[in-house]
Amino acid sequence: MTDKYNVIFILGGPGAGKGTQCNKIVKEFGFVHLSAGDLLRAERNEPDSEFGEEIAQHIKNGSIVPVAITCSLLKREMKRSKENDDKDFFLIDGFPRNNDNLDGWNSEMSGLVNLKSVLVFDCPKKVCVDRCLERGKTSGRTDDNKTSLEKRIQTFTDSTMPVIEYYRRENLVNEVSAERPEDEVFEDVKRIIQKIQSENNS
Ligand code: UP5
Ligand code: MG
Repeated sequence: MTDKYNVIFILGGPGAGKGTQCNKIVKEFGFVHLSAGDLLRAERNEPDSEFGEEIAQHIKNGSIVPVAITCSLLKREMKRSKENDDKDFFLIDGFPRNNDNLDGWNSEMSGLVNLKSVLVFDCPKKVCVDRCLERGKTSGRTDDNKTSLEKRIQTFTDSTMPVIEYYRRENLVNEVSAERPEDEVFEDVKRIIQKIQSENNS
């Protein structure tokens, strides 16, 4: 037995379906879903936040918020879930996105966490962009527009792909083709999570 937090990182391009699939995983398996983007958007909207403006600029530009901010939000939520709800299995969605995130996370959290897997949603760029533009008609997200999306895609290619390659070398990556209908994608996701769970219990 261990007191550490169990973590699966969920990565993939903008609109690849990270949030959608996390919601399905939560329903089926009861893990805690922590979207780094959602936490940053909530922090940005706090009237008293000292980081609000900085976060807003990064989100609009598709660039990446300094790790100290993101990591402290994630850590706070993990601690809260563990203390209040006795939950210790987390899906961390959309993080780590670059080497700064990776280094910051490793120095702050690696001793507290069992990283079980890095689940990567592989989706063609055009599909990603089209999904976000469609969502942008109603989402109100400041980055669901053509200009921000070009930057988000570029950041994913330049900064996040190397993180995925790093974890691939560590043999932690499980990749799923995410261009298919949601339920088909989830069938593969389910198999992967079941395998992780069975390894966890053995
Ligand atoms: N959809 C989903 N799956 C589908 C399917 N199989 N078939 C057809 N449609 C599908 O889905 C996107 C849209 O596609 C939805 O309309 C959905 O219905 C449909 P969603 O599940 O929301 O995709 P997701 O991958 O979660 O897309 P998201 O836009 O959230 O991805 P991003 O990675 O771009 O956004 P995130 O919120 O993680 O980050 C936003 C910004 O915050 C970043 O650009 C960055 O500036 C900042 N950030 C940091 O700086 N650091 C962090 O650690 C995290 C974020
Ligand atoms: Mg998302």
